[in-house]
Amino acid sequence: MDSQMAATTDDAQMVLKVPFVIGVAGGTASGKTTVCDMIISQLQNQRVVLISQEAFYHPLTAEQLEKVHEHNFDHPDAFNTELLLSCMEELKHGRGINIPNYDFKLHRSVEPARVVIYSSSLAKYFKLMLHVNPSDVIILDGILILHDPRLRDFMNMKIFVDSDSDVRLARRIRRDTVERNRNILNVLDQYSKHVKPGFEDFIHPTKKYADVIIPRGADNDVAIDLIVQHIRTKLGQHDLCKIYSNVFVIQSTFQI
Ligand code: UZR
Repeated sequence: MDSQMAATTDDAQMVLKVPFVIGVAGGTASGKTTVCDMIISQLQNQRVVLISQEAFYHPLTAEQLEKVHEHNFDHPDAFNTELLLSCMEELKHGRGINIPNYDFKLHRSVEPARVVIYSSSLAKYFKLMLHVNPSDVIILDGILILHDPRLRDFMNMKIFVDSDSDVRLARRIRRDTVERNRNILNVLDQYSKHVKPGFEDFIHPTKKYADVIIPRGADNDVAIDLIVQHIRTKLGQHDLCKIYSNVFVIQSTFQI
């Protein structure tokens, strides 16, 4: 841990920038993660971390696993939002966190290639987790990341990636059959049973909370450039700096 200290302490006090938190929502396969990757690639010299809401899916029980095609992953209750909230609280105060390493094929957390042991109060929740260090910019990405008002309160900027639903369905079929090795009939069945109604009932209504709506997702270079410019301006502003006692700035890396 010592080698990761990126700032020196001034006796008991040091300056820590309160992280700039961005929420990126949108329907399945809308290009959320690609938008996040594009933002991150332009934020050089900043400590940025991307946290996916997918890490916070409740693991399925054996009984649920038997009927996995009936499980609704597109409902707010599918996520452990309380845990995500406590993780955000920790990060906001400059403390590192552990998050589960969710596996889409197994529908539960799996052991990452390398687990970093970190003695946090959150550690008791998970044995199989990834470690996230505090950062200047935290990007939260997920279909329902703008759904809970308490999560929205953490965010300095809320983005909704608005891609055409036919394009999203085509991408989703491709991703689930090619990358996740799923049967196309199951994918289509799940889409009409849960994914589409979930979008209409819970995801699309969160668009009204967005500060920025990105049409055409990752194809929209202009929108992404404007977002990056705004983040850079905000990071340079003095009012984001607050003094905390006895905290350590730890270099941002997403360790697996
Ligand atoms: P994105 N999902 C799975 O397919 N399996 C899981 O174990 C957990 C989630 C799907 C979920 C949702 N829906 O539509 C999608 N189903 O992941 C969200 N059915 O992920 O934003 O990357 O498309």
